[in-house]
Order: sequence, then C-alpha cells, then structure tokens
Amino acid sequence: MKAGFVNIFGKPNAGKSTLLNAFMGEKLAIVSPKVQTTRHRIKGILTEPGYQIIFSDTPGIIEPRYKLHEKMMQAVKSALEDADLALLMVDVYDDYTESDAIFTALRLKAPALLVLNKVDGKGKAKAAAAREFFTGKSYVKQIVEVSALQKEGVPELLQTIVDLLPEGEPFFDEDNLTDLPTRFFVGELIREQIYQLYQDEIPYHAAVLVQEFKEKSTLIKIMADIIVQRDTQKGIILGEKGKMIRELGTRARAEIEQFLGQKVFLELFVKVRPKWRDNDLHLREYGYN
Ligand code: GDP
Ligand code: MG
Ligand code: K
Repeated sequence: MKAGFVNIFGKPNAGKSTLLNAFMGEKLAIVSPKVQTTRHRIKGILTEPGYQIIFSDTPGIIEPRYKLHEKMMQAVKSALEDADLALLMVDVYDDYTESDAIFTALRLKAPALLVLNKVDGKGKAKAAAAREFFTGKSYVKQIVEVSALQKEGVPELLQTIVDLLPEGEPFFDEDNLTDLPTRFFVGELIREQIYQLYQDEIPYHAAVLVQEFKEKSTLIKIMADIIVQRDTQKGIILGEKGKMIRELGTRARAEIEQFLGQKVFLELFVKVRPKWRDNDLHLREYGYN
C-alpha cells in the first residue's frame, strides 16, 4: 500500500482546482477564474486499491490579510514541511519567471514534480519553451505535461505520483471524507468564538462537532453541536432565554462566512455528554485516528 500527502502549489489560475477535480473524478474543489477561491488545506482524499493520496491545494501564496489567513498560511507552511511530494503547477501561457520565484522561495524539502498545465489547443505550442525554461531548476525532479481540463496526461501523472509515494498504511479510514477538514475548521471557528464569549473554564469543557455541512445553491447550511459535560455548563452556554448562544451564533456565523466566502445558515445545539473527553470521540468522529 502506498500512502502519502501531495501538495499542489502554483499561482492563482494555474489550474490547481481543475487538476484536483480531474484526479478525484468529481467536482470537489471550487473552480473559478477568481483568485483566492482555494481556502482549505486538504482538498481531497483519493483512496483506491493499493494507494491513498491526500491532496492539498494551498490558499495561494498570499499575504495574511487577517487572522484566519494567517492560520491558513501556517497550515501551508506545515504542509510544505509534511508533504511527501509537491506538484508545482505552471500555466504554460503564464510568465514563468514569477512561478520560478515562488517555487524557489518555497525551499521545498519534498521532491517536486513540475506540472506544465493547459497543454491543449494553442497551449501545446508553448510546452517546449516552458520545459526548456524549467529544465535544470533545483526544485524540479521531473517535468510532466497535462491538460487538467481535458484530463490529458492526468492518469500518467497519477501513476507517477503513486510511484513516488512511500509505502504505508492509509491515514484516513473512509474514502469519502473530503469535506472533513472544512468541517473541522468550521468547528474550530465556533470554538474560537466560545473562547471569546465565555468566562473561565467553560471553553475548556466545550467541544464542537459539526454534524451537518450542506452546500445549497445560495448558502451553506451548517449544524453543529456544542458538547459539554454538565447541565450547568449547558445553561451557561445557552444564557438567559438563549441570549448567549444567539450571540455566539451571530459571531460564529460572521467568521465562517468570511472564511468560506459564502452565506451561511448556522444552527447550534448544546448537548451534554458527561464523558466526551475520555473517549476522544470528537476526533474519531472526524476520521482522525
Ligand atoms: P487554480 O486557481 O489554480 O485553482 O485554477 P483553476 O483550476 O480554478 O483554473 C483556472 C482557470 O484555468 C479556469 O478557467 C480553468 O477552466 C482553466 N484551466 C484549468 N486547467 C486548464 C487546462 O488544462 N486547459 C485549459 N485550456 N484551461 C484550463
Ligand atoms: Mg483553486
Ligand atoms: K481559482
């Protein structure tokens, strides 16, 4: 069994999300011509007989604008350090020197495949020059050409990736966990607001479980449980006539909307589970071992 982490880097619009979609076989990452649509670390977990690949798509090489971006940038930095393999994507129509500067600045430890993308139509004629430009660059292990959009060269790239991954057991149990990292992060945002809003030990006794995360046409519907150990804690979280939890919901929703860039309908429930800390259920329910 091969198992490992593959991080995809490249300038906005290089085709990272399109490539991920081609790998995953269904539309999982958000594809749009706008920059900064990619916001999460893990974008897809591809589990097939013989291998598991955990793909991440970076939130772009951007300056931290606000706190959350800083967090995401930290995630990018640690992904850089953890990755087994990096895909450095280049749009063959683009200015190569900018990508070169970014890839050099990354100071990758993991081996990197340079992926020349959009080698379809008129892009075919550009591939040779791009290949020449990147040949011999210190960060390049191998250069591959694909059309992520037409899925040309994608099966071959996938095979190359699998060949380069280390032997190991799968990191995730199930094969359809793609929104888990998002859910996990949304849970963290709610927890952050619990820390802001409540006193003393309350935040330390509260866990957040995102039970439902549904993308509807105009908004994302999120249902989350706040899990505490005692009825008294539940009472504090709710507040008089539910005043506190309404405030929590308002604040958390604003943060989540900023993070996801979409309207959110958020419902919070408070549940008492006396022993949640003992059985690390909150982690297992997210598929983390
Ligand atoms: P990202 O910002 O790196 O995630 O890039 P996207 O995947 O969102 O793609 C940006 C744009 O390039 C979209 O309009 C895609 O349709 C287009 N695109 C991506 N891959 C290809 C490709 O292989 N060929 C062509 N012609 N266009 C592509
Ligand atoms: Mg993208
Ligand atoms: K994009």
